[in-house]
Amino acid sequence: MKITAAKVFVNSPGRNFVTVMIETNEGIVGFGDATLNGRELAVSSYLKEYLIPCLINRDPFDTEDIWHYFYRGVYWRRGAVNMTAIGAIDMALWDIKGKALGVPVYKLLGGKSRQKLLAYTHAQGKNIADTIEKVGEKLAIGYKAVRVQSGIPGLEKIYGIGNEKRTYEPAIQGERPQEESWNTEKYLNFVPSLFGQIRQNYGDGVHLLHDCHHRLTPIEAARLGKELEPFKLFWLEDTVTAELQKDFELIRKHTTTPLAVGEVFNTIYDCQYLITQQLIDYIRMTVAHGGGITPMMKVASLAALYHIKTGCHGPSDLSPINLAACLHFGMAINNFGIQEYMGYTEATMKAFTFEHMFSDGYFELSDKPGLGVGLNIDEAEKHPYKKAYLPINRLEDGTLYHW
Ligand code: EZ4
Ligand code: CO
Repeated sequence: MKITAAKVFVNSPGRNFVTVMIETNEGIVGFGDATLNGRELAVSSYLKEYLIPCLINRDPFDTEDIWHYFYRGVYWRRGAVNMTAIGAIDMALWDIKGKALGVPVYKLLGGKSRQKLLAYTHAQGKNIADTIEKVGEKLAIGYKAVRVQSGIPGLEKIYGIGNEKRTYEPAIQGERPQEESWNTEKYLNFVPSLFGQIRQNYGDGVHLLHDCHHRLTPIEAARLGKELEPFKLFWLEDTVTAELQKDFELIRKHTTTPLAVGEVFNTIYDCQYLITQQLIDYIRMTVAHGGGITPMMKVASLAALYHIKTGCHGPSDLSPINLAACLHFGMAINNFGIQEYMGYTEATMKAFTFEHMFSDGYFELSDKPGLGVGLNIDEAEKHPYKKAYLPINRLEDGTLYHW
């Protein structure tokens, strides 16, 4: 079998997505998600100009060599643009392998390690009362795990809280990023009472998660983790930016709240220290940004040695193709933890063919060959790309801060 062509689609059905379609001489095609929120055209251009020409005439079954050709073979390593492009190709090749052999991808990775995959969704509200209501709505439709974010008194626009009822969308169309403002004291003084009230309303039988979105210092994270202990979170996510990984040693010394990190990581080296020092409980790398299924299997194996589970990033700003890849990966490994799932807009659901086997808080996978997902090209092409940026965040005095 030989790769004959590969195309890149950049469309905006509901939001911007980048999709790779790899074609073969046997008529089998594979799909990969190359979306990098706010930097879509950089990945698309990297794929079209540099990676795709090197794929032609390669055997799509050689996923290990092709991955190393693009990772090791290129002097410039790592980085989100590079790894997202490699990840999309790797995903599409696994899709082709599954289709060629007539089996779902998870059967090629290790088979069924469980019957169904636990998912968590997002609930967000303007204030505590609104957030309590939103959590209730998610529980009512069967979710067993909910990530809770709430508006904070005195802060106007913050991460995780949209204005409307529709799916939260952080990227905003325009020629420059919009700006938000932040105050850590207001946040830290508010969050424990939020979780106190959520537990009071819904009891201990539901998994609660929270995302700090990289905004704390280590000692602030330690304080929050400690104060949240009575409310028994499933995880506390992205407390600090993770460039300085020793930060987690300080946080870990102070709290038993489980820690999750890694949605912005793109190689095993980004989490090697955190994993081998047992400083986290969940690794949040996702297939698209983590360089594909091939390297993610290695991340999962390393994590398994240290009692760390997976919790793949699965926002609505990655396409259903990435979600499918995460589910096949999660199905096949022993140390699957949980899968993030925010749902998609109607336009996104129309542009991608995806068997939504979601019920009662869990995903199941069909026995469809490959990843079981694809791009409906005619439908996707109706929605041209529109430039959008993630916001910029500043402290109230104007100091540039982490978003
Ligand atoms: O801000 O995917 O856990 N989820 C998150 C996401 C990220 C977006 C960035 O594109 O932190 O909402
Ligand atoms: Co996050």
